Amino acid sequence: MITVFSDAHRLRNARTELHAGLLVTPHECPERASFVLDRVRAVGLGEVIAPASYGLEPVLRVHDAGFVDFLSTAAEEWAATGSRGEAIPDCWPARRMTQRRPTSIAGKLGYYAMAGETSITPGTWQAARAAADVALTAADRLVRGDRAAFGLCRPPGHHAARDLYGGYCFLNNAAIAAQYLRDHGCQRVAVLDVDFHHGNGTQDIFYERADVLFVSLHGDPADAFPYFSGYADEAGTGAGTGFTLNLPLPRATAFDRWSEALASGLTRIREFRADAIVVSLGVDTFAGDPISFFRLQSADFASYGRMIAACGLPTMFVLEGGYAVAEVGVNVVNVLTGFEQP
Ligand code: SP5
Ligand code: ZN
Repeated sequence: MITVFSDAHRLRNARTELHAGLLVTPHECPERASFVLDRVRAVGLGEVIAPASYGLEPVLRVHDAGFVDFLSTAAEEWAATGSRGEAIPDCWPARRMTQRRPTSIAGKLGYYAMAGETSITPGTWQAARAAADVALTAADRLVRGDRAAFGLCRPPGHHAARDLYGGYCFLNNAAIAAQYLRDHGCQRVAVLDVDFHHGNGTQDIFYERADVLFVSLHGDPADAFPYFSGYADEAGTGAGTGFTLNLPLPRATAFDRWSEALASGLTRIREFRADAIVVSLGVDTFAGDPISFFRLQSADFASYGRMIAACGLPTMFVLEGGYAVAEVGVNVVNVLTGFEQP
């Protein structure tokens, strides 16, 4: 399968992540993409191509215009206030507070952030746009008849909601791609989110819709980020009722139990009669991941790639999380080679 990759991911190179009460070097770092690209080349997965430019129109099909405007100017506005560090929110519209959008940049950060660990930096917006173009270029390969494509997206996207950033995410690459597939001939699209964390952003974007099925396997939100989304009883609303399937799993879940949950998610995707699958491919389910608590081994990633392939549907993969940096390339590419050799 082809891989879509842009060097512009390097423009997302924050110095700080709020972690364990400290500002540390971010887990979501440029080396992640380098290791994945190196492995794609080492195994000869297929051609590596640069993304085309799609502009903001397909982004605005899933994101709020005020939010997109905020992301595009936040780093500059922050610098203009004389702040010496990276842009981090410190006040949120919590229970019983107003939901009005403030005018100051410090207020807007809290208004649009779903989490506080993720700094906004100069270059973040350009990298996020390039990642969306990577996902859109991969989607276009399916539109043109390819069976599979890999969008090597960075920064990741699945925590970004219609008007929220955070969890290392700014624009929701998987949701932008799924909407693009809907707008270019697919009647029903399934988003399968195998990242360790719940894809709250993707869920939010499609929660009221019956044309995009969202299926997610993740750490139980009672015990894992993003804490406030991903319970099993979140199943969609209105016309979307029954078109969100959350499969939360406990600490120390290994491949036996994880793969059973995947099998039930894939059964739902078959029953939905999806025309295409967008896989939010995070490999932070790996036993060695520093911020997560599942126990998948590297060989398990190839096994579940084969399980996804058995659906027999056009499938695109977009990179999400995975922070065991030295192993991230092997684990991601194991899914892709498993998919290609059922
Ligand atoms: C795309 C993606 O994978 N985003 C993940 C964002 C996670 N951000 C905060 C995680 C907080 C984890 N605390 C872990 C404590 C480990 N001892
Ligand atoms: Zn994750």
